[in-house]
Amino acid sequence: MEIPDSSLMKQLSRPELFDFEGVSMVQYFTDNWEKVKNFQARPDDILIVTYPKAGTTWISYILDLLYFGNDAPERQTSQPIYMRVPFLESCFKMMPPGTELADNLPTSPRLIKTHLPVQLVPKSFWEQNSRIVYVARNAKDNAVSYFHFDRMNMVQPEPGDWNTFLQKFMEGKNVFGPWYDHVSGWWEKKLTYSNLLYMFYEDLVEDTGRELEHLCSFLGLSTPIEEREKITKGVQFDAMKQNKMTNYSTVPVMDFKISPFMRKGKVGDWKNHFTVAQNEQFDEVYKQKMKNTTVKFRTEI
Ligand code: PPS
Repeated sequence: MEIPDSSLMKQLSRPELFDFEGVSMVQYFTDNWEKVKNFQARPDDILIVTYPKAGTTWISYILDLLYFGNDAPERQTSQPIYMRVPFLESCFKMMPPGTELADNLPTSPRLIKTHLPVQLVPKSFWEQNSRIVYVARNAKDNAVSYFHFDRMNMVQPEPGDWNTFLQKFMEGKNVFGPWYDHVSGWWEKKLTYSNLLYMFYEDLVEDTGRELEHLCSFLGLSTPIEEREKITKGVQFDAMKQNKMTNYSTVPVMDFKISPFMRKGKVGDWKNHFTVAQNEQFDEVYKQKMKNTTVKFRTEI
């Protein structure tokens, strides 16, 4: 599979946000909606779900290594992670839409990524009882990471300054809608859909090896401990930042001079961004928006 055509990428422009079935979206994730909605999942598919900037690339790479790390070494050196793990709803001019990439995946299982809130996931995933791995990240660090991503990614809406962005984040005016609804909607889904593993970015940072063990037991994989240790080492932030196949340096719409994709990879970086007043306001809004859910996050470890 070819990596994206950079001349076409330059023609892409910052999109406007609009309401799509009650969720803020941009055209790049709705233009192919009929095909997304009717996507045919398979029972052995693994759907990776996150709110943007919660650790999608990290968990994608972990899963890719767990399943295919040994079988196909060239996969690791020649195919960027976003080609190995198609982004289901994506529809950018410079590469085939996510549905087509997923349909053409030769692997079993297929690893497929989405940022969709639970109510918009194609129904075939539920019908096929596909396994789902959800990763959630605390709202404060998630917001900071999203702000820097919108600054450097020319196919995301213009974020404005930090305070402007933060106000929009609290209102849910981001691509893929409110963080609050996303994390709590998927958390509630766990109660009725058992093939869903709900993971936390903070846990992955705290002890990647332990989380890998949980993941293997959810997936029914008996990956030997030596192999798990090797993977744990290979997926650490510095290793992934150096790795051209996982650091998104092959995507020309991202301007790394503004901010790199692999930016900090920390829990608690929000403290370098939030003022005392912003933090108080955020906590107040958070209490209100999260009052009906039991999901709990750590903003420091
Ligand atoms: S995207 O664009 O939605 O797919 O982005 P996503 O991959 O979900 O999130 C990017 C953030 O995850 C951090 N990241 C990691 N942190 C720790 N360890 C590892 N290995 C790792 N890989 C990715 C990445 O640095 C982004 O977070 P910030 O806080 O911006 O650094």
